[in-house]
Amino acid sequence: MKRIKTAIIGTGFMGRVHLEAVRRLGFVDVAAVAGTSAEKARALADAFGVEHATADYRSVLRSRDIQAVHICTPNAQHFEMASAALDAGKHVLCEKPLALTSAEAATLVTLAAAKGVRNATCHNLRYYPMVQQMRRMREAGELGDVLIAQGTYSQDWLLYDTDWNWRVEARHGGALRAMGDIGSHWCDMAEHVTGQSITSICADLATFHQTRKRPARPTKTFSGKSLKPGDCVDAPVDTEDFGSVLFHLGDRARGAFTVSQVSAGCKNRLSIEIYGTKASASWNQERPDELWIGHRNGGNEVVLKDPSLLAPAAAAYADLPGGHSEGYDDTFKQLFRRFYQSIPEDGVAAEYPQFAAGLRQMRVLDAVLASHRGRAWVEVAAD
Ligand code: SOE
Repeated sequence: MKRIKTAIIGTGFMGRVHLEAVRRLGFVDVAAVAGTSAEKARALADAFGVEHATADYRSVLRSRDIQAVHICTPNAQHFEMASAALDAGKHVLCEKPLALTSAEAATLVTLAAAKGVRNATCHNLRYYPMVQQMRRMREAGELGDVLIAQGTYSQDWLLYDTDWNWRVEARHGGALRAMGDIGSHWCDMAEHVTGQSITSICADLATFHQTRKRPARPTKTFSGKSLKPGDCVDAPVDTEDFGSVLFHLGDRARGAFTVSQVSAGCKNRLSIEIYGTKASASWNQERPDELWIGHRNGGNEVVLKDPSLLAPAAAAYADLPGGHSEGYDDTFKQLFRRFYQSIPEDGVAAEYPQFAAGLRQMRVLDAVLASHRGRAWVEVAAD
């Protein structure tokens, strides 16, 4: 395969995760890193031997050698950067949530189609091998008809009022923080695994810390745990710490999930349970190689990731044999491999979440916010 040159825009937690995952593909070179400052860009570039570093992401878009870009910046910058990258004819992979509003996301979907370039929203959590196994079991009818989907995406990195991150401020991350940041992952996975759409929602959000201690200097995602009180100032909070959602799924199924970034001991716990008319399945991101299978008339099972035991379409997402764990960073590799392999294959259907999938989750988030504000059930707008 002809080598592809790409660039990473964003030097925080996600910028580094994306850069490392791209480096593992074997046919893609990271030619440049762009950040909010030349120093931050150069620091990440030097850590991985990347030649170019810049504080001007548009200079990357002007480079004819660079065919694609990853947008790993705060959510409020996604629309401007993705639009500029598409206008420059780049293939674009953007972190979720795709934009701040459905209107912005819809514009990106239309522009990407008009430009005829590959586009992806980074709903990478689909690509744990055992999540794919759950999906393939449902597709094969092994769970029967889906009756219930339930679970949570819970973390604890924003538990204390001294924990701070750009996501806390709506002006940087959007009106929905926990729901936009990790709730979008849960909903994308629920729809991906069940093959059905969330059709209506009843949501209740809570902001437990009405003010937080904002650091005098920027902090990276998850790094706030090391700050001291003297480093901070009191700042008002306009986004939620927690949310709970009831939903209808497809024509018959029902569901419920919570999202939290203040649940002590939950480090990155996306848990999803699917209950069908024949059997059920349950998966937890903190034990990613295991899949629990529930039976009414037989012993329940815990299947440990072993490609030789998985459905072939699920085994395609496992690069290592049984007993060799594949985790969070591997999911980025699996998504990026399919994204970059699709670039030279004009007309081949994308095997990954495109901007349309990002728009889909923005529509779900719109309904969450409207339901919470109106304290009523809200229909999710159709695609
Ligand atoms: C922080 O909540 C975060 O890094 C999210 O932004 C990611 O999308 C998620 O995969 C892990 O947690």
